[in-house]
Amino acid sequence: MNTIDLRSDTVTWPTQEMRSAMANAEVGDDVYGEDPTVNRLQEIAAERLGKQAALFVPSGAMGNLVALLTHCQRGDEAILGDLAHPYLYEAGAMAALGGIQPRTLPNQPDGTLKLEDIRAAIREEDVHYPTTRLVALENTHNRCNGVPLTADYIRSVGEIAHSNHLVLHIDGARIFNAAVALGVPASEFATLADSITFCLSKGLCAPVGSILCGSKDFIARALRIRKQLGGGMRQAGILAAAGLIALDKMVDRLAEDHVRAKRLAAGLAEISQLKVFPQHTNIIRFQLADDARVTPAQLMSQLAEGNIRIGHGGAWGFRAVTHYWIDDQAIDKVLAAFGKIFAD
Ligand code: TLP
Repeated sequence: MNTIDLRSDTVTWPTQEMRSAMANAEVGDDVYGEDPTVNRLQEIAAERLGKQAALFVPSGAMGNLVALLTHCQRGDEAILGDLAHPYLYEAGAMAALGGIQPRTLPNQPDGTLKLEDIRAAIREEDVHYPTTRLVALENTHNRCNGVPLTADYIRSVGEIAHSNHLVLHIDGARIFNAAVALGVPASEFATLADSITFCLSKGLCAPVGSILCGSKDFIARALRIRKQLGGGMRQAGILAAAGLIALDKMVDRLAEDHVRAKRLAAGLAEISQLKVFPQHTNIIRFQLADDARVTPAQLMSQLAEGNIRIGHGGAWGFRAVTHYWIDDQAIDKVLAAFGKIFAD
């Protein structure tokens, strides 16, 4: 990458090893269930997450949508955070396509929902009310500065959900970042939930694809929903081949992205004109301080002059995400560029 692209870990290109594996992948028609590479990826993913079965889907957004549509009927209510990805960034799909009513609760700065808020949001049986069907958590939590949720917290939410006949879904787009940051296997989170998605195409570098995991029965029903959404893919083994390498080779190295993110966050925090939020994994969020002498547009354009790209989301500020294609020299260059832009 000539550009230092910190907008997201979604911008990652596949590695050379992935490209070779893709070129040579054994394929079949996956709608017939006959793609051996997709089947292998699904088996390995399910095993890795400690679930009975898994389904390869084109994107994280589709993984969440398939999960929600599989668990919920039209008119059901889903409890999730007001900063949750499906609520903020999935084009209202759960409501538009599933007739599912989001019941949002305030996400706390540590990415959690208060347990008492969840309990209070669960509806009683009453003909006036929608049926509460599901609680969704996000791990790591993107808008909450990439914070990982602990297994203890997820267990508490699972207990509340299950004792009220609800299901628990985890949007684990970056579940391996959470696992690496907390030093536990991803299965420790996944086994507490009824369903979990994770993305192969973010920090794990695969070009396309996410995985939805759950029980055999859940995945059988999810397969039909994926088909309804037009997500049945044919010779998808070409993509799954990269996913297999993602799971095998790219998980442990996420720790390097976290170390670089820490260094970048620490360097940015030394600039008094910036307000840097706590950094936990590979996501760094920051805002301009009230007395900053640079406007957001000037910051973005001066970074662009140095071939550096970061995310900018208006009022909530800026985001920089480290990933496989960001090395130590890139962090040095970014810190030097910021130093120059904010020099007194
Ligand atoms: N997030 C993207 C943008 O949509 C904001 C990003 O650049 O971070 N869950 C979580 C927690 C996510 O962060 C994302 C992507 C998704 C789901 C959706 O994944 P894709 O982009 O594969 O549909």
